[in-house]
Amino acid sequence: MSYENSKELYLGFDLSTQQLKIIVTDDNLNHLNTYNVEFDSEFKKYGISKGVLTDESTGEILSPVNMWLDSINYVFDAMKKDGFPFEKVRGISGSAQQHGSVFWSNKANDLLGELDSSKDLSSQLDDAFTYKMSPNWQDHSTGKEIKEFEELVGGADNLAKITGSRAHYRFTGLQIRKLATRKNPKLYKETSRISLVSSFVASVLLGNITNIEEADACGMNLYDLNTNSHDDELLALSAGVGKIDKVSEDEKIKGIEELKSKLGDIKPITYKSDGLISSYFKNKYGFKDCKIYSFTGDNLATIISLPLNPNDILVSLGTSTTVLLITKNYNPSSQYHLFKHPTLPDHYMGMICYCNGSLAREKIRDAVNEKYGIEDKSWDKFNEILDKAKFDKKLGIYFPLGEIVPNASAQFKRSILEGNELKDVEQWDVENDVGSIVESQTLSCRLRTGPMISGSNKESTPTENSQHLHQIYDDLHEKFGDLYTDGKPQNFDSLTSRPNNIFYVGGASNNHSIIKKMGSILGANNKNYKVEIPNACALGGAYKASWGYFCEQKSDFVNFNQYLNDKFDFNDLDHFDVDDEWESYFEGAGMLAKMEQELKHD
Ligand code: ADP
Ligand code: XUL
Repeated sequence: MSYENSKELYLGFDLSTQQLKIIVTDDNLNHLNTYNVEFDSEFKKYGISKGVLTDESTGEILSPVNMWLDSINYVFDAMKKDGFPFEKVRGISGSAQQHGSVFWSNKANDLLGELDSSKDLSSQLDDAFTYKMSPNWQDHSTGKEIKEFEELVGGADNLAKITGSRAHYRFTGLQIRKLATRKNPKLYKETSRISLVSSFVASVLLGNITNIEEADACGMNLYDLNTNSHDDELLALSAGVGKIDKVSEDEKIKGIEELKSKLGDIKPITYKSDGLISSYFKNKYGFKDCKIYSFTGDNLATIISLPLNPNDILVSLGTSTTVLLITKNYNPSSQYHLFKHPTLPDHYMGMICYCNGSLAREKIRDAVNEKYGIEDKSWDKFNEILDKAKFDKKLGIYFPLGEIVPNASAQFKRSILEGNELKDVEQWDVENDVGSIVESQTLSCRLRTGPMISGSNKESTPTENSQHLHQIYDDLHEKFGDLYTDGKPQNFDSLTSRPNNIFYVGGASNNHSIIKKMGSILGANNKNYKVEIPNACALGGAYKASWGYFCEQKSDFVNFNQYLNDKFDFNDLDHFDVDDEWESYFEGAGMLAKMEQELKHD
């Protein structure tokens, strides 16, 4: 790879569970190169498997912090060997797995500032951490803390109202409480600063501990998205000085202040850099005046790899299904997550995670292939049936695994709508399952994205259509009564708001029959795109760095999407046409809402 023609370069990091990837872009957002290291193949000495250390008996899952330091040296060393022109790099940003935390000692800042460029990072930073491990997002050891956090505020929905999410094992506030109260209170006391993985990487590059970035801070169950500050009662609980800890008022106040100082201020969404790369990296690799822009979480960085606008949705059809969307509405629910958007002030990113995605569809495909004597794993028959499927008042729910949203145990449920009555069906021809699984998975997404995009969608819902929609809504109400999703009432706006653009990514987005059906049900007002962005979160990071640098040169805030659009031709993306069946699936949405209420729980 030759970088001769590029004057300015940007780096985008992606520190994920199993690898560190660094991609290189130029000032026109062209992706020039990718470097990476896989932890399992290079860092066996840490005893990891799939990047982590797992204790099945406690549900604890940890990542070694020194391994991450080694990975930074490893990838930069490989780039140096490759003749990479570090001096051309103007800015670095990136992403990291969300929720993980790094515990710094009081020696950390001195050690970070005095690094000797003839040595590697981990051997010099050993005393910089009070804890050599970082709780990983897959950790399941904080069941006790989940209850405590939700009870403090009167339930999961109330916690979501404050912090954008209900309590989850992996969220940082719970992990801190576990450490401070039952795992190692002494270690917690001795900790001088706590970073998220994203701010940890930025800190290492800067040579001093930098603040946590606001969008990623929303993954801690500590930050109040309404007031843009930490919630004192949640901080107290996290620090082990909450009501249930039965401490004096003085101890509580002291404990809150202590944790506030460990976390540092939260850095609001900005284009401004945190400073220049440290002399360690200048001397060792040849960086010059390279600016470090705040890092963010990997899902947050993914949405900025495309110029997504409010009401645009990104549907990731991997092993599981993840739906990311941009909204100006703060309409929290215990069943999904809301984070601040990392580059668009006053916008949010919504995130819905489903467990049953591709694997559930594969089960139906296999049953179809078995019936037709097809021996391979071909999707052809499945697709042929799906292409003909229309809504016919039959719907199934297919959860071979317990589901996150709706929260339900593993089960299958098939129903038929006869008149106004829903009737359960034990079994039907497997052909019915084909349309039905794609329909119900998509309708679940439609029911849950609706409240997030409602209201802000007014401009795009044609007014002449509104009477007609009111009629449909009234008919639906007559048939099913009040509809609830995850305990919250649906209303006219939430049921009739359409997304603007939809972007499909991930393995199953290669199946045109599936995404065409999904598109026809979700009913985008504008376009449906199929995109390949294998390095999405690293790319998002590199774009964030080049946008930050551009704004700093102009000393002005340039809208992030405007910046991307100026450089990036949207028409280059593959879009596809769909039959608009949005209206004919109102009844299906009603059916699914009712069926979900009857699902079994553990
Ligand atoms: P991961 O989430 O592990 O990164 P991918 O994004 O690669 O995974 O998606 C893998 C899933 O994509 C598989 O479970 C598979 O069922 C599904 N998939 C891949 N190609 C197709 C296809 N042509 N039709 C339907 N599903 C597909
Ligand atoms: C999001 C989450 C995961 C990690 C993966 O809440 O926990 O997506 O960010 O790296």
